[in-house]
Amino acid sequence: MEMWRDLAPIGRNNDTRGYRRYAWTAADADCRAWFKAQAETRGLAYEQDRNGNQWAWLGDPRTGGAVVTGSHLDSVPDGGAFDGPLGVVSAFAALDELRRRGAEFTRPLAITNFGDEEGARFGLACVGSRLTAGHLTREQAYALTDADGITLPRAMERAGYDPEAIGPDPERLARVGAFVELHVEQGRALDLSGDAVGIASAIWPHGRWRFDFRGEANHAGTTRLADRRDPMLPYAQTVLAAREEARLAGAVATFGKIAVEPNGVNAIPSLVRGWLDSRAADQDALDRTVTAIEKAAREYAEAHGIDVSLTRESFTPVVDFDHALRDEMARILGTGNELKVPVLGTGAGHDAGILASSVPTAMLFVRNPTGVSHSPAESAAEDDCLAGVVALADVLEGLACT
Ligand code: HGY
Ligand code: MN
Ligand code: MN
Repeated sequence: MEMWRDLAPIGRNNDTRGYRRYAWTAADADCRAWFKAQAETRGLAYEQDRNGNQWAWLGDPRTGGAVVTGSHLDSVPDGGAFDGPLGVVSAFAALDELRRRGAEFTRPLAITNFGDEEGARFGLACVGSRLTAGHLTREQAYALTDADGITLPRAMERAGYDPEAIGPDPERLARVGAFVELHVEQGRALDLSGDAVGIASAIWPHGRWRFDFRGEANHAGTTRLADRRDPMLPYAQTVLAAREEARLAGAVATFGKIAVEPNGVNAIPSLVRGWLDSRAADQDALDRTVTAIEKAAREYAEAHGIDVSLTRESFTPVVDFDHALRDEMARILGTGNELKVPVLGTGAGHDAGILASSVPTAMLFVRNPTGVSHSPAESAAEDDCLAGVVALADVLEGLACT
């Protein structure tokens, strides 16, 4: 509770009570300072990797086979308190619990905070873990730009980091034997099953596509309807088509962000930019959905004399978590072999999903009583959070201690 007391005020907007912890901003720096303090008060060896991800070590990493646990501290705009931070706070609390138990570590342990998981500022999810896992090249990272035109390397520099250092870190990942991320569930499966803790089976394939509808700026009051080339119209029709195509494919599709130029009440826009987030349980359904939405957008744009272009800004293929690690966790948490702890898929992306291509990876979910996430209303009961800490401690003990 002390950790939450110190972390909770950082980056919280007093009006919305939502969090605005964006990569390489002052709020992010304060979260990082909090992480460093938690590591140092526990006598852990603190370091940052070349991509700015934070690591707190118990034992010598060069031994290899480290058991690593952690999550992220950054947020979506006006995000909730638990998405990300619950995994980091629980990691430190699980270590405290293992020390209380007198656990003997036979492998190094590390606690991590992966930077820029939400991609709220630069548009790409999981930048810190993608860079370290080699899924994002320096060139691609250097091309990331925020809404004010500040590039990622510039933002890193202003935050005191050397952007020249960024890049893949295979040596570091070679020392990791297993990565376990605890995360608040973003959905209601555990609430419906009546369980405090669950194990992840898979992450749905998901991505972000930017639609640019270009029309002709003009006067809202004096331009006849017949003379307009208004990009807002095909945009609006595409949003409705996205919902219908997702419904038909059993997928999800969201237009949650829009940018309009010149964005004046009395001006017909010249440009309407809409960002689509779409996800589905399998790649086929996702492909069908996005292809159908793109087709609809082109037809609507054509009908209004509008140019439309589509850019895929972020994509993560399906992640099927390591079966051996998943089953080992289920054995540790359950009694005997039956799965006492439910195993569930998720449509939410995570750093664990990125690292799964490099190291054996697993996730633990903690019940979210309403399922609401990416909102100030996100919640988790204290008892469930404590159950998550005990479950994580049990898993870490089973994986890293005698
Ligand atoms: O968008 C996601 O699924 C994650 O919260 N970054
Ligand atoms: Mn999130
Ligand atoms: Mn998250």
